[in-house]
Amino acid sequence: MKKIGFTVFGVVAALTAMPSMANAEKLTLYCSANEDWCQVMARGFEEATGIDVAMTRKSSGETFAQVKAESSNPKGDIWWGGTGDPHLQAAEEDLTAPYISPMRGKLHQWALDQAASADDKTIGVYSGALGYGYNTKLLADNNLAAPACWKDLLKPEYKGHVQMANPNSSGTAYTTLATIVQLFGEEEGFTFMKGLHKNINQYTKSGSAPIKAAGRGENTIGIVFMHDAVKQAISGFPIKVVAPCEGTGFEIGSMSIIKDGRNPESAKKFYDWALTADVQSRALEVNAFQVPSNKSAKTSPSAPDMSSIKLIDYNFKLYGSSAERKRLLKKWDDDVSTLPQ
Ligand code: S7P
Repeated sequence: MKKIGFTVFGVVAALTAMPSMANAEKLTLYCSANEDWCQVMARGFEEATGIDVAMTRKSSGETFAQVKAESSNPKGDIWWGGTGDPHLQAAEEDLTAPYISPMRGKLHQWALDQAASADDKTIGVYSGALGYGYNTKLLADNNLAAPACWKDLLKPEYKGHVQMANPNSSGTAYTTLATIVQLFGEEEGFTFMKGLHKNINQYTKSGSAPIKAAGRGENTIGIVFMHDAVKQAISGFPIKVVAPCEGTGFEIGSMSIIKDGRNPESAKKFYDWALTADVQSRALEVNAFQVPSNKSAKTSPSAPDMSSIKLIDYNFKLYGSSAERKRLLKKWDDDVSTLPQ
């Protein structure tokens, strides 16, 4: 009798506990920045709020594809980080939801402009300029001159020494493609991409992989965001960072709430939290040197000085539009990636 009594008590206790466990707040975070920064964001939000975070790190283009593929049954709640173009495409394709955060007054105008161009379905969280970096030791070992411009990367002596990501999976590489087209015009831009293709040793999945490989001495020149090259240099690797002489494009790294996600309230809490100065300042813990969107967040003296870089007037509206992004990627797939090297 006693045993049955305890068993019944145990079952009743478990059933009473179940609803509260089911109601525990959760958040599924899709993160497209570097893994270490994604971990800081996921664990930091858990500590700050007690909300459990399931985080997946994928590159920007890959995350866009996942959000789109899951749109009839969304599994993610919020997408934080990664280049702005695919966030804009997600907004246009109605995959993300509008939100007006009370934190808006604390942000730079460029972050708000990003929101305005997407009917408030995305917002800027950081910004950074595109460029490249090279391993000074490998360059010297191979008797190669130091490159300073985009067009230097076409020189035949760099054959097999240049690495970039695939623009389908990587926001960095899509920014590269869109930058080159905006700098040189479509025809000359694609001629450039075909010439570059001859020197590429590998198209990686992730945008920052080429400069990590250069840091390890496995690749000479990596086309990446300049802040990702600075991160390698600060970590002690022989990497020199280049702002290309012709000028360059830049990103507005963004954040979007996924439409019809399962935990919309947790998503809004994360959104507001991620726009605070304290949280954005934590980027420096992992040597993430992007320019934060909160005006009071800390920046590092090691961060690339955006005001000294010749930046193009990057057309986010056009290059973040669904039709243009699809068109450019298809053209790159058909006309560039299939060419022999
Ligand atoms: O966190 C570094 C960073 O370069 O990564 C993001 C990038 O889009 C993610 O990698 P993919 O190029 O593979 O998409 C940038 O937003 C960010 O600045």
